[in-house]
Amino acid sequence: INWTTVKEYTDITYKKANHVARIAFNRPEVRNAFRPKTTAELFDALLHAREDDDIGVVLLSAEGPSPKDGKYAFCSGGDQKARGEQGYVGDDGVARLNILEVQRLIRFMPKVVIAVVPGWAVGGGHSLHVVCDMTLASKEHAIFKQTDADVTSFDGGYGSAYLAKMVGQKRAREIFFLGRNYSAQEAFDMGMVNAVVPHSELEDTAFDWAQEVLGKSPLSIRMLKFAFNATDDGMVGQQVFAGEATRLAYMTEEAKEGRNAFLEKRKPDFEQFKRVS
Ligand code: 1HA
Repeated sequence: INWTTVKEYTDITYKKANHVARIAFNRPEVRNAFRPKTTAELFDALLHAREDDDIGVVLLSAEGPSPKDGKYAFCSGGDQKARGEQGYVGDDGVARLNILEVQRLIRFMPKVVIAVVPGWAVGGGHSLHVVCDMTLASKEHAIFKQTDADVTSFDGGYGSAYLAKMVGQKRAREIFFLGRNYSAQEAFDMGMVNAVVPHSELEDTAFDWAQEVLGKSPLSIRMLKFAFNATDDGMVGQQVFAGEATRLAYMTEEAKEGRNAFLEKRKPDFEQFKRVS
């Protein structure tokens, strides 16, 4: 794969190749825990990928292994060293929980986001894979674990409630209440992983899956993603789905007549348009 760097960051890498963005955590020495800088960079790169019309699929992946002990990680959640009294505190002194904004960006971007899990997916890192559209996991090294109830930092949103939609209530409660380790195969059997892939083939497989998605109609993909979301997202789900309906309406002659009439300071002539029955 011929990746080219889109932008240089310190805590993540951001590359692209053939309409695929690859955004990867790059703090392998701390199992890719996110500090405020990481989250801000992630948000920036995801927003860029969202708005780049050359990009159709985003891979959320991770660099590794750790130079210290050779272990792989996707993400181990919030960096507990940066955790202050009211959130994760960055250089500006502001306490934030802005990984939730990253979750929403993944959820509401009209492109498929695939979590590529080479190792530990823990705590807020686990929740990130949950919110991605699909998850591919390393057969040998991926481990899924929810430590939220160990460190009193609980994701009561997508990380838990949406997970329960995916694996069922009993399983989701087990994952959070016991905080055990689950292998890629166990996570697959529960329904929260799409495929278990040999570690050496993980990145290539993710790229192949992305290419398959890219072969589909972009309009269908965005409408389908928001349709899948809508049932769990309440009024915001309706808003996002409806936004796409508005976009489609903008493309019609009828909408152009409405806009043009206003700009030309005349009454719109809607009689020329048939009522669809
Ligand atoms: O749930 C939320 C949120 C919910 C709502 C709103 C906002 C949220 C924001 C964040 C979060 C969370 O993410 S809460 C969950 C936070 N994360 C954790 O509790 C996981 C902590 N880490 C571990 O349990 C383990 O490190 C591990 C299972 C991921 C890996 O274990 P392993 O392979 O035995 O490695 P370990 O030796 O523990 O870690 C390697 C190095 O990485 C250690 O540093 P070192 O001793 O070499 O100096 C370790 O301290 C560091 N490290 C790992 N995870 C974190 C970390 N440092 C800071 N923060 C971490 N999360």
